[in-house]
Amino acid sequence: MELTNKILKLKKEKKAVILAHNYQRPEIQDIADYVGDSIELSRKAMNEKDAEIIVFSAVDFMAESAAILNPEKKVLLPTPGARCPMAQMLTVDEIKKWKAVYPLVPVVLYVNTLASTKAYADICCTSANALEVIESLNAETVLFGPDRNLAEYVQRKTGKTVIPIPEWGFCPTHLLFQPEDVQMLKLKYPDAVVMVHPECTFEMQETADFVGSTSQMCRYAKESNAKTFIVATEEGLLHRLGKDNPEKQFILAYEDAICPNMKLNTLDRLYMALKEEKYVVTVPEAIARNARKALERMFEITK
Ligand code: CIZ
Ligand code: SF4
Repeated sequence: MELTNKILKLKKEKKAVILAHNYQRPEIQDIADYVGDSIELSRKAMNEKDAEIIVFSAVDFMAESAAILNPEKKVLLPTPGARCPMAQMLTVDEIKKWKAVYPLVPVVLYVNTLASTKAYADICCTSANALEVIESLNAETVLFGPDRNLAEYVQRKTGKTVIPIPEWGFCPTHLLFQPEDVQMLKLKYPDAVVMVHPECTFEMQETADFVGSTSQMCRYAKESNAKTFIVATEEGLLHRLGKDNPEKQFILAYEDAICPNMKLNTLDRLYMALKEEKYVVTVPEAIARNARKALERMFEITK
């Protein structure tokens, strides 16, 4: 039997749901029950009442969030080594250090963080709702980690003081994009609309017609009358953009913008994960309790 059919059969038998992030390989996106960004997938996970197993084809922090929000379900990450390097950049000690300097300032953590650090957050946010989350807070200054580019983007847009913790956090994949590449592509495709992720540098964001998260890019591309788009985010999104908009053309702003961790998940590993029910992601309840509060607070303000 073909691998795809084996996966679908097992999925049914085990009452599993497959969630795939927008940055997953095309063949994984095609087999998934849902494809989306981290918040869309977390919501799906919470609404899948009948599912007993959630296979989260993404990286560690996303599966951890699903485990925090669904303590009664078995959450599987197909590749244990699929870890987001940016999430590793913020430690509990670093948060404590900043909290000691700014004891009354709220801590807003990007979902791209480890559960152990989320336990110290007042609220979480994603790139899709960061502005909404910061604006909802009754505070003019916030501590924000770990992505510095996103912190600066939020500061520019809200006018609040957003202190990045650590001072240098970044996504190695989004840092690959350079304005020169966009300028070259614009010569070839002068009518193209430029969409840039806020994890990219400020200089890259300046080249954009639209700055937004992957889910926002999907919406923007669908609603736009433009026919050609230059896209600055991880290349996996182009599969989804192309599928949703077959009449439009999407060009990656830098062709090697690949997140190696996201790409560690393969169909074979997805199959093995379902077959052997591995690798189970769990978060100790003492950590999960506080982290859940920070995530739920985010859900409350982004209906
Ligand atoms: O929040 C997510 O899913 C990430 C990491 C990217 C995006 O913009 O959707
Ligand atoms: Fe982490 Fe960047 Fe990869 Fe997303 S694309 S998982 S932020 S390294």
